[in-house]
Amino acid sequence: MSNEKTLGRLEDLPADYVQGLRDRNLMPLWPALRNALPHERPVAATRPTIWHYADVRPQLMAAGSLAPIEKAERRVLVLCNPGLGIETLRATASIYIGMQLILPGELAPNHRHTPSAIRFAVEGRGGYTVVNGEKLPMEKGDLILTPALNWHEHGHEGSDPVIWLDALDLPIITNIEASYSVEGQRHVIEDPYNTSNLRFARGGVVPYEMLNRQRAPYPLLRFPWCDVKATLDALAHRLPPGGFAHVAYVNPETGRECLPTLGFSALKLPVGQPVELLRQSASMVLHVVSGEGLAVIDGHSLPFSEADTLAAPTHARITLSSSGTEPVYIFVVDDAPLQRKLGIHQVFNERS
Ligand code: 1HN
Repeated sequence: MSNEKTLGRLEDLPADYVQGLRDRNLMPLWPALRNALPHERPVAATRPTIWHYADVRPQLMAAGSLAPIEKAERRVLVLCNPGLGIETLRATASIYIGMQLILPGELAPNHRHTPSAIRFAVEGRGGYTVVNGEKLPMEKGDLILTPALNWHEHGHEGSDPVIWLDALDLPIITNIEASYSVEGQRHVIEDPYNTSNLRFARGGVVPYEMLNRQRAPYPLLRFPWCDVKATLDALAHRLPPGGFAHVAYVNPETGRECLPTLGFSALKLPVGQPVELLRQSASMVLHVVSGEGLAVIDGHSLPFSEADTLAAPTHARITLSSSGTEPVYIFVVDDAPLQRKLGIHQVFNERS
């Protein structure tokens, strides 16, 4: 038997009473309660959506001539979920995603802000980000962190356009009215050699002086794709039947997620074998690093190929399969770290 009961509606109340409440900045809860707290699972406005790179890239290249970097600061097209209203600049309720273009010789100036961000390199060679004086190269598939309030600027020393994916927790920070930025002077590059990666190049073996130093909140800022891919390939060799390789990007000093609100992971889909992700409460964005296939998100079939990006709402059912002869590699952004901090992250073990 359903325990659904009908709650009183606003229209059931005398109009002069409702107006009297409004005049005093008051509202009755009961007509709004079911909207605020749906039964059993959230009602998500976020729609399963795909942005094809073949559609995004020409528009971004057009922006290359329409929007000089001096005027744009960041030349970005934002991936907007139609279910959330495209002007709200959200891929899911909590995740901002943009595609950024930088042309040879350009500099996207130094700034810092309260939202946390990452870059995931999609195309082109010679791009780099400087974070707090450390120069971080961006080759295809590399993940770069620019944590909240850390100075960062981007440059390009190569000869072809460089494009990357930006992910930020901007919707969360905007919603708590905490979003702002500060402009800075051009960086003096103190560390041209990406030393943080040398420190953590081998698991469990670090420069000795690390023992005498205070823990940095963000000890590792760059995660090269070659390391991630090698780990996925190694894991894929020793899987139980029906399994798939899935790795998390973590802070190497804590073993936990590397940013406070957003989580990052990568997975490899075996050829010719559909994979059902465990249903979980976090919303997520999937970016196809290579390969082609089909995503089914809450019943929506979304065929994908290299560099496409997909959004899935909270609690979504997601099935992924490769359709070509090559395995599929996917980079995932989710808001599980925020949900864990709030004590609401859930993984549902049922397979449908
Ligand atoms: C930002 O700082 C960057 O630094 C890119 O490249 C996109 C979107 C909203 C707010 C800040 C960047 C951004 C952003």
